[in-house]
Amino acid sequence: YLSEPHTAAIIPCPFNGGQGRKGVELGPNRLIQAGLPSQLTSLGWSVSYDPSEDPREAVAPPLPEGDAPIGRMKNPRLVSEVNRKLMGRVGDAVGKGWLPVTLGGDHSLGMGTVAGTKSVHPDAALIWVDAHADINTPETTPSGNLHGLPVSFLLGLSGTDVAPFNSWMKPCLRPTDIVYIGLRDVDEGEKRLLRENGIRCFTMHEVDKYGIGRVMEMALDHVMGGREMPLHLSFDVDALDPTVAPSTGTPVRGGLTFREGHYITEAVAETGCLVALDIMRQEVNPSLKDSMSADETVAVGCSLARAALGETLL
Ligand code: Z70
Ligand code: MN
Ligand code: MN
Ligand code: MN
Repeated sequence: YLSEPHTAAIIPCPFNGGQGRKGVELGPNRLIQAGLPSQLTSLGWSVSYDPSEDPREAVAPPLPEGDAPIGRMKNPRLVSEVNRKLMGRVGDAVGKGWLPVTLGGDHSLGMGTVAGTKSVHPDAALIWVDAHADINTPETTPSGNLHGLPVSFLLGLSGTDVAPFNSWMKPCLRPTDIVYIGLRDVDEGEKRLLRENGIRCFTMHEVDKYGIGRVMEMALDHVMGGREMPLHLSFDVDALDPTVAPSTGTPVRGGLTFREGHYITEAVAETGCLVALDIMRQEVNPSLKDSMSADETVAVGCSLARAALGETLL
């Protein structure tokens, strides 16, 4: 699916409008400062990244009206507009045979990235690595934070056909296209939606039970059936244990180890089918006290991206 020479298009998305905490918008720039573009070049990729472009423009579109909540949804117009643009950017890159590497930012951005991939590859499979299911609907969301909703919009679940999203966002994901890995903090409403839609989930319980090797085998079998099929990996860094990625906002204990996280990205690279990658929500608290945590988390984000793009241990 990728054109020769293989080109990775880095899309920094310093966005925090899908949730209430500040800091998550600082992640992308930190990954770039840490040298991600040149690291990917060293792996043999041709890298498309324009350092002179200000990524903040893409995530702060002018909004004609204010951005009052719609129902429970907070910042709906902002989140919608940013994702509409991101869908275009990701779709353009995938359409050229490039591999978009979207650096978040909060995970509401998954709406735009997956919709972009699906606009080119309607049959694409999706692996969503996360402590959370991000499948609340506008009706079930306990918080109104749109980073908890992207999957329900992609699936077109009941309640998601709402303005301003329905002007551009069409359901593009079938329940059999997606598999989750790493879940451990799922709301009651989300558990019902996962059950009703028959969505395959490998929670931390299954990671413990089968080991990450078996889990990846089963996950890939489920969404790709062993066949050649375009694959989108959306990796929320909070899937990792807080001891590994301490800087991700609200830490949820009992997550993936460093190796389990990297095994996922390595196994994805081995399929040769990856067409789009998201590395989301490393949160950077600018205070000096937390700078070590932020550095560690950013380094893990970089090494996950490298592993997904084919870095091997030997
Ligand atoms: C909760 C909600 C959430 C983080 C996603 C939490 C969502 N399910 N939290 N990512 N860190 O508000 O929808
Ligand atoms: Mn090739
Ligand atoms: Mn998430
Ligand atoms: Mn999460």
